[in-house]
This record gives sequence, C-alpha cells and structure tokens, in this order.
Amino acid sequence: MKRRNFLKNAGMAGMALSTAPSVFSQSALNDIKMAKPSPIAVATWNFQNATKMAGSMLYEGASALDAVEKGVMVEEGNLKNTTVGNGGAPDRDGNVTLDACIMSPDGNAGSVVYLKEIEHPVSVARKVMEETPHVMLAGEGALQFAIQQGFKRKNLLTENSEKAWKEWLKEKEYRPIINIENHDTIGMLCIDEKGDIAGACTTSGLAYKMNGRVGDSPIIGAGLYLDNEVGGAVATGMGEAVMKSVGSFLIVELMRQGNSPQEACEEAINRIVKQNKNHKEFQVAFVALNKAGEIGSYCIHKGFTYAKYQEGESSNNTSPSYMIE
Ligand code: SD4
Repeated sequence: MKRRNFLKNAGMAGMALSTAPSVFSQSALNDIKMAKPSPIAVATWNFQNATKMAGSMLYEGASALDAVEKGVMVEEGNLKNTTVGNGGAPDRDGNVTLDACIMSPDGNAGSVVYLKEIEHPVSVARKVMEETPHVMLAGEGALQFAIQQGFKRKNLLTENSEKAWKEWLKEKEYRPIINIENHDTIGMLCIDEKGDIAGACTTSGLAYKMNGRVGDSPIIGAGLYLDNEVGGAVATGMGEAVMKSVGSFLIVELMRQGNSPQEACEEAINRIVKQNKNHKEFQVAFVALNKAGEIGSYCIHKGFTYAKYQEGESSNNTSPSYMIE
C-alpha cells in the first residue's frame, strides 16, 4: 500500500474507532443491572462452611464486603486446609508465606503478599485497602503494618504441615500436581441485599514453592477481580498461568461485553490452554458471578467444584472441564 493511502486508511480506522459504538454491550449490561438477585455467596472448592458463614451474614443484612472477609476467614483458620492460612504448607525452606486480597463494590482493593505469622491475611489486606493509600504490601513491611494494626503474630507451621514438608525434603521433587489435594485456595464472591458485589481470595500458595514466590491469588485482576456494574471472578490453581492471562479481569470484561459467566470462564480457560503447551500438567479453575446472580465455572481438569449458598440452601457444584479425562 502506498504510504499516502496507508495514512488515509489508518486515519479512517482511527475515526472509526473514535466514533464506533462502544464494544461494551450496553443492552447486556442493562439486563444485568435490572436483575436483582437474592443475596448469594459462591466460593472455589467445597468450602460450604465458608459460604454458609458468608451467606447467613448476608441474609442478616451484612455488606458483601464484611461477608467475603468473614467467609474466607473460616478457611484461613481451618487447620485441615493446608493451602490457606494457619496450617498452610510452607515453601521449600519451611516458611509459611501467605497471599490474600479483597475488593469492595466501589472498586477499591487491598492486598498482602509474602506475609508471615499472621493467621488472617485477608483482614490485613482489608486494612491495607481502608487504612493506607496503597493497594499492596509485601513481606516484612506487610507484617510490620499488621502488627501496628493490632494483629498478633502466630506460628502458622503446624505439626502436620512440618511433618509433610520434612517428608517432601527427602525427595525434593517439585512438580505441580493436578488433583484437588494440592489446590484449596479460597476465592469468594458475595452479592448483598443492596445488590452490591465484593470478593476476596486467600492462600498459602503452592506447596514447597521457591522462597519469595508469589502467586495469582493476591494479584488484583488475576486471582480476583470485580466490577460492581458487571460481576466478579475468582481463580484457583496454577497461579503462574492465571497471572499470565490476567484471568479474572478477562472474565469480568468478557461479561461486560455480553457473555454469560459460563461463556466468560470457558474463554479464559481456553486462552490458558492455548498459551500453555503443558496445560495437561496443571489445574486452573475459575468461578464467576454476574450482578444478576448467574454463576459460571470452568477448569482445565475434572475435579473442581464450587460452593454456593443462597436462600438457606448450601450446595457443592461440579464444574465442567476442558479436559474430558
Ligand atoms: C497460587 N493459585 O498460589 C494459588 C494456588 C492455589 O489452591 O490455588 N491453591 O498459585
């Protein structure tokens, strides 16, 4: 193409861009905004104790923000869950380092990464959101901030986690395991009586990760994203793949363009599959909730479930998967 024609065409393309209707489907958005679902709590995996806690708070009039915080705290305090909070598996050097984030309906967000010795990182993330001008605090600074805010230090390496880690040290084989035992991060989304949505995500990350490694769970847009006009999404599984696709942000933007939560989750997983030749070797799963209260979920491998609480009913739901093993 001659340079002059190219410039002319480029100019026209630019004009088209600036005058074309928004790619965001206004009618789809309006449909979502019109619907007012009854309060609902959804979470990754079969964490029904957490969704019941959050859900019952919502039906007593609590805000979505309070409900997601208290909901995920159930798993942070659950010693049997070795992927979240107290009792979480350590890194390969024996440090339990926690990642968490929270987002409120007004689009505000807080996050902590590589936080040691604090049982409820989600609450520290909320303090970062509400008490500082920042979004994310890491490591020693996050710990100092937590202590200033009145959080108590605690040894989070339980006898069982220490025993399992010492067992692992014998072989030191580091490979992501697909099955559900290795993935129990909790990501939660709640819609309250007002119809507002909030979300939280909290984890001890991959078991026996390298010291210093941070996953997707505390990264706004990766492990969690929401927009109070559209809905939200949360992720679990191999954080590296979720970060590289900015999966939760992608899902919310796809919903904004008129896709259902299910379609949006499927597209995000399809992209991860395309991006990663070795996708058969790891699991990634998403759960999405739009403002109309519709839920979608999709994962690479079979075995992922999500918990839901609405109108007094609690359930564990099997997610469809990309691989049909
Ligand atoms: C991470 N996404 O740190 C987390 C791991 C996970 O259940 O989901 N574990 O990569």
